[in-house]
Amino acid sequence: MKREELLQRVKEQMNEHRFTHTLGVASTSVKLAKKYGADPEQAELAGLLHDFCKYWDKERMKAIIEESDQIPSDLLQYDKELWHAPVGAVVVKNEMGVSDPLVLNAIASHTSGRPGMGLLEKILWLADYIEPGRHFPGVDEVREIAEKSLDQALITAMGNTIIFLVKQKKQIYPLTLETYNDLIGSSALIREE
Ligand code: DGI
Ligand code: FE
Ligand code: FE
Repeated sequence: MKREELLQRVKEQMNEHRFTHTLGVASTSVKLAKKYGADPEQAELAGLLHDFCKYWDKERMKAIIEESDQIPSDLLQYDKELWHAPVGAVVVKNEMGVSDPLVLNAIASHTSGRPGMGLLEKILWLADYIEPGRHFPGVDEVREIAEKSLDQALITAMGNTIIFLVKQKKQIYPLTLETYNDLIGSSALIREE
């Protein structure tokens, strides 16, 4: 698919604000990829497609989760905000012809994360949090940390997200917590070396 057609398809799925966010995530992913040694093209593609299903109807997403053997069905018991990430990976594979597993994994885990995230997954997760259109308490601190350490920036950003959810008395998806624990664990090991 040509770049122009891809952008058009993405744009059709969302409002102007979300499309601007999407472009911000793509360019931030490219920057982080260059800095931390990932493939900028994969990073851009993941950024452009990560929120493809963000505004899809709940029932449409539910049907895809129920059909898929890739998506854990426990997701249906948690906030529907979490659904668009793994659903998006299935949809861009089937409808946009994306076959690169690294790109698909990054899209699938861009909301909850997952333990053992690879470089591209970490880059997309962080780019989604720090792209220039994001304005919330703590984001500038994470932008600064991201200049020095991808893992430390992720730990701070995920910690902020968990605190934000707790303050709102929202349920926390176990995978979100497992991801946070995994990052803390692996960075503690690095510190002790
Ligand atoms: O799609 P975006 O708004 O760009 O960002 P996102 O995909 O990272 O997050 C979408 C929403 O999901 C955001 O409001 C935070 C929320 N979220 C992330 N992890 C969890 C969660 N919501 C619940 N209830 N539980 C989680 O573990
Ligand atoms: Fe998202
Ligand atoms: Fe996003």
